Amino acid sequence: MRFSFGFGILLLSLSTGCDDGSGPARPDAGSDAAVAVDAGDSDGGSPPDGGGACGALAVTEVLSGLSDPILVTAPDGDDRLFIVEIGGRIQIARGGSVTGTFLDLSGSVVLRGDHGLNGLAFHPSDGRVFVSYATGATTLRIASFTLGDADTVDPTSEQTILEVDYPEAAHTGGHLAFGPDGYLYIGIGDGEARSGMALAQDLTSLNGKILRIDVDGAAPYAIPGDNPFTGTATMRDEIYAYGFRLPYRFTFDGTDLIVGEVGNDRFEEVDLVTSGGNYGWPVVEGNMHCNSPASGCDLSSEPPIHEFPHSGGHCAMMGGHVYRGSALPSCYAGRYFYADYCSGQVTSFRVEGGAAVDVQDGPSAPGMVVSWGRGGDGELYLLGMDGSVYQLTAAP
Ligand SMILES: [Ca+2]
Repeated sequence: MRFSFGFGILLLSLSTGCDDGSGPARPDAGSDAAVAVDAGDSDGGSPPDGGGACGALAVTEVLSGLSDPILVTAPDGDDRLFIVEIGGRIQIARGGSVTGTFLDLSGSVVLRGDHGLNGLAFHPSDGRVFVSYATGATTLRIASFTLGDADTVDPTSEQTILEVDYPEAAHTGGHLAFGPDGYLYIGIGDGEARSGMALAQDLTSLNGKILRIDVDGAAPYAIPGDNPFTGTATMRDEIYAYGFRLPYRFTFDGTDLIVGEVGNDRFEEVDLVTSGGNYGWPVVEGNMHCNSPASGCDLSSEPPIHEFPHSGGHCAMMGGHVYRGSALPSCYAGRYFYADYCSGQVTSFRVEGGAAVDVQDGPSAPGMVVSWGRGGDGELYLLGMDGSVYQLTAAP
């Protein structure tokens, strides 16, 4: 079964990619359960680099009742959470309550499959707000807005930065983040629900790529001079790295660009992405398992630093962040956290020397997990299919 996000327009019905066919149960509405599992207990490994002092983590509900939330983020140091709902609203929460609507694009967003309001990033210095959203059945727009006041966007200030077309409204992506170099990085899925297409390997297409643009150098954007495929008429200058199916969420930790890549039938992966790299899709899936062709494929692309198979109810990589907050025990600092979409299982590892080391399972969310997010204080959040926001906390 091919995996695709099955966000419904009114109901979050899942087109599950879980191999057992039964699918996970939806969490009970209003659940406030905090589910704690000892770090590392599922594989018998030692606790994360704290010599046993790390302690267990929990997934604790901090907000509920949101409408299909798919992203949480905030500028560094900001005490608000900005919660993106796929239907087009960005809500602001403070102190455990939604306090207002930052931006409402619900009259403009086209919802289809995993295509909707998908990305949000804050310019590192000039106050502009960048979003990605579907403007048509198979078109994603990256746009900027300016603020009206501190808690609202001026809806009349929209400037289109870039529009990307997809073969189908599937594997859309649209995640946005500014890198430490000040450039805007954009994750674009391959847009291909059908098999046999290879846009992710086609450097004339923006599909299946991580893009990198300079939104300060020109309007609507300039190409950074050191982008890897500039200077040739047949390759798109915006491309930073390629060979992705759905680079659904990515994050920076220092200069490390860590991408959670949603796989197809068999494997999910995390990639440590560098300029010009080819991450293999659709030739390979996961850690160099041939996909197309099914055997004897080209293995020259970059392998992921981590993979997990579709077994035990696991189905899709929800990439998170490296923990740099202060609320968790200090031995969790520097660990990259991700979750599985179907099972809600949280897993973490450290990135050392270009490799994932000390992989440890943590707690599970009480239901399906549709995304991670990071607050302005560095604390990490998960978004549940049930419309709740969960925080990664120390176990009570
Ligand atoms: Ca890959």
